[in-house]
Amino acid sequence: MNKTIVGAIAAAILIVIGFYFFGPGTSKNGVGILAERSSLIRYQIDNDVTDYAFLTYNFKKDSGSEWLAQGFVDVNGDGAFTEDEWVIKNAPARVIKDFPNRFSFILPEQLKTADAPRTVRAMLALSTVAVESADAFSKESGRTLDATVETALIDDEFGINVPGASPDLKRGVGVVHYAYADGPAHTGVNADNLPDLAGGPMDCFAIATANNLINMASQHGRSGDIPTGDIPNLLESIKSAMDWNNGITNANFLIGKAQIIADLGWPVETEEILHPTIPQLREALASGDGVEISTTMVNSRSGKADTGHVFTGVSATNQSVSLHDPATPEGTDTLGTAMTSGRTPFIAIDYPLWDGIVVVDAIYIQRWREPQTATTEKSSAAVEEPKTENKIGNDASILEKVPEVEMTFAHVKPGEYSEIYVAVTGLTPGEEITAKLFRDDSLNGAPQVVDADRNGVAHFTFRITQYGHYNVNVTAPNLGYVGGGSVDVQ
Ligand SMILES: [Ca+2]
Repeated sequence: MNKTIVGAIAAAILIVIGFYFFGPGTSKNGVGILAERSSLIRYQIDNDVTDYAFLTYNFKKDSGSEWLAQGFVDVNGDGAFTEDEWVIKNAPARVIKDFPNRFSFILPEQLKTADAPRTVRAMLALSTVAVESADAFSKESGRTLDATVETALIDDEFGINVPGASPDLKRGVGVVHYAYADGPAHTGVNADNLPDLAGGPMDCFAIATANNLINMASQHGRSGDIPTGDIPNLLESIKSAMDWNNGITNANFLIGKAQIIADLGWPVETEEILHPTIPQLREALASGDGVEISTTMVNSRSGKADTGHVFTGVSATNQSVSLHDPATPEGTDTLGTAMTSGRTPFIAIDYPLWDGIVVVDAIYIQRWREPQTATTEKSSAAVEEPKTENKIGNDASILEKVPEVEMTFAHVKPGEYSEIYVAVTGLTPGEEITAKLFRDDSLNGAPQVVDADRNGVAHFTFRITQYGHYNVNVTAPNLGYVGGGSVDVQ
C-alpha cells in the first residue's frame, strides 16, 4: 500500500471524525456548550426538605440560539436513566457563559431524606427541538456527570419567623432583575439594563420596584431621574412611600408606586391583574416595560404562617416562568407553573424555597405611555385589549361581546390526573356563569359556578383522571344557554 493511499484513507477518516464531532449532530444537541458541573439544590425549612429542588446547568460559552434543557437524575442509583427520572423536560434555557440556569422539579422522596447521597448521577442536554420521549432523548447524547447534592437552610429570608405574617404582606428577599429583548422590534420586559439589587430581609417589593424603575429610566432616557449612586437611600425612600412595616402590602404597593411615579413625572401606568391566568402572565411579560409578580405562600407543612413574596419577571411559557431571585445564587431560575383547580384558579409556582403552595395573587404591569416610535405606539395599542386566555386572533371586537367557549387541557401529573381548562369570554364582568363538564359516555356532569372577572372572562378548571372526549355546557341565569365546547384528552 503506497503512502498516497494511506494518506487518503487517513484524511477520509479524519473528515468523518471531524464531521461526527463538529457536524450538525453536535450543534443540535448542544453538548459542547454544557460545562461539566451541576448541582442539585434542596431547601430545608426547620427539619424537612421542601417538595421542589433545582437542577443547575452551567455553560462554557454564550449562545443566542433557542435551547431547550433536558435533564435526567438517576434517582434509584441503578446507573440507568428511565422515563420517570426525566425531571427537566423541554425547559427554555438562557445560555450565557458562567451564568447558571436553575430549573425547579419535584424532588423524589429518595432524595429528600437526611441521608441522601452527596452526589447523584445526572444527564444534562440541550436540544433545539422539543423531545417527546426518553428514548429519543437518550439518542441525543447528553452530558453525564455527578451532580453535587446541596441543602440550603431557609430561615429569615422571608421573615417566616417574624410575627405578623399574612398572605397580603410581602416579605421575601428581593428578586429579579432581568428579562431579555426579543429582536429589534422589542416590546415587553427588556433586561439589558435591568439591575440585580440586593436588600434586607422582607424588602422584596421595594427591590422589585427599584429594579424596574432603574430599568425603565434607562430605556426611556431618564436615567438622571433615579439616584442609582445611592441604592440604600433609594430603597429606603421606596419603602417609606409604600409604608413598609416588616413587609409591604399589595394595597400600599399600588399607592406608593403611584406616588413615586407622580413625583418622577413619568407617563407610566400600572395595571393590576388579580389572579392572572398563564396567558395573561405571558402577555404581561411580552408587552409590559416592567412586571412585578406578587405571590402568596400558604399551606406550610412546618406550620409557618401564610406569607407572600414578590418577583420581577423575566419571561414565561405555558409551563414555566423565568426570573432572578437574590435568594438564590446568581443565575436565571425557571420555575414550573400550572393552574390550580377550584372556583378561583391561580397560577401555582413550583418554588423550592417554601414547604407549601405558592400561587400568583396578582401581577403589576408598568407601561410607559409616551409614544416615541411607531413600534411603541403599536405595542401600546396592542395592550389596550388584554388578550384573554382563549381569544383567537386580534380582530375579535370587544364591543360585540359575543360569549365564546374555549377549552384546553394539561397533563398536570401524568399518570395521576389531568386538568381541563374552560374559558368563557365576552361576558359582563361579575356575571355568574355555570359550566358543566361531562364525558361522552357519562350522563352525569360536574358543575362549577364562577363569576366573570373584570375582563368579562369566566375561568373553570376541572380535574380528570380518565382520558376521553369531554364536553362542556355553559349557562348563565340571565342568558340561559351560553355555549359549549369539547376536547379530546389523550
Ligand atoms: Ca435510574
